[in-house]
Amino acid sequence: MSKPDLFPGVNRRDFIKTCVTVSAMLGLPFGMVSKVAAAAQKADNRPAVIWLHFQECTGCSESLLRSSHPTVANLILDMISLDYHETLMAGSGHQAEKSLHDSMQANRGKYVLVVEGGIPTKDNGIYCKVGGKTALESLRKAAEGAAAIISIGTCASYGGIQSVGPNPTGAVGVGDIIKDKPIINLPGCPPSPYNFLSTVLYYVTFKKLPELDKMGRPMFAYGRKIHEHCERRAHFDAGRFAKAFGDEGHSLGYCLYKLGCKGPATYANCSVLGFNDIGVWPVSVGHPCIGCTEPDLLFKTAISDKVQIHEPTPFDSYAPVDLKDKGKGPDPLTTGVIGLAAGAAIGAGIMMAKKLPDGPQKGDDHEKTE
Ligand code: FSX
Ligand code: SF4
Ligand code: F3S
Repeated sequence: MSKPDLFPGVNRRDFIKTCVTVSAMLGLPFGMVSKVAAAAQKADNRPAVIWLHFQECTGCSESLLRSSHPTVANLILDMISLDYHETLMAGSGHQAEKSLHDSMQANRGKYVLVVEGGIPTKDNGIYCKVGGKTALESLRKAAEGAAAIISIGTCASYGGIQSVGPNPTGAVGVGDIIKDKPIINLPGCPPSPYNFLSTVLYYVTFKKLPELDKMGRPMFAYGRKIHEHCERRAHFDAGRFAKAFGDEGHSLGYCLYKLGCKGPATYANCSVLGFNDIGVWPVSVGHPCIGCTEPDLLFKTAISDKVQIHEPTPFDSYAPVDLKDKGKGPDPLTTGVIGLAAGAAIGAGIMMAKKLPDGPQKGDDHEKTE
């Protein structure tokens, strides 16, 4: 007789696979997979979660719940006690308000507050009201009794699209208002559901938040630039670029830097994880990254603008960006010259190898929190 599923709609195989994926994302040793799996299954381990929506498009909730494979959504919904979520809950009106109030009272000091959306601050926050209260009031009230806050999406993390100049409602992120609670930012418009799942699993396993960078983002997910693991990176290094949407380079899958790809300045794990359980992500389907995890890039820089590359990797070794002889082998006449240069190049290579970056670099302004 086969064993029953651990969670409704999630078979054992998928559950273990997800725990292995998440443990690997978190950088945990393989032996920790069983600890993560055990913590996920402990019924009395389920943190109460209150989820508030403010200025946003609900894309964060949608990306979490509409995954083509149900494991992520099922696991999240089974591992937490989702006491209040305006999009998902059956109740409405006073009934909904009461469940919010009751959960905040019953779990005071213990619940996790998830915030989706920016918070308008102009004119006392009148531009976003739910249940007769401004977002500002609801956030302050809910934050008071929270053990920790997860700002899901770029809107809740940094203000997002509604904070773009002239920012008519004075929209900001949670961290601009709440200063006395641990806050973890999971930017992305929308963010990867795996980053939320991994954060929750880390929290239920270790009873603390993961290590964060200076922007309040977990290092396990935002510790590297997407450019470092991009499938088009070989084209970047070889100087092969798409120069217009639909041109030959674009059709051949060349690097999108010249179309404004913000990958060299964007910290996220899309190039490793992909989305929708089928591994696609913006760059893989031919669209430049718009830097949706970066407060200074998303909607604040034109899609076609090129980001500055401060620290080319490997140093000073880019091929010319308009490489004429792409795909051809070396010219026999120049082979001898190359041979002579090879010795010097190997020496220089050793020097460069010593300087090759390994993770966030000094000057990237992406150091960990103390
Ligand atoms: Fe939308 Fe979320 Fe973007 Fe914002 O995601 S996908 S506008 S980050 O708050 O709902
Ligand atoms: Fe990939 Fe963009 Fe970097 Fe090119 S610039 S390698 S498309 S992340
Ligand atoms: Fe966002 Fe860029 Fe990833 S636009 S989804 S950070 S590829």
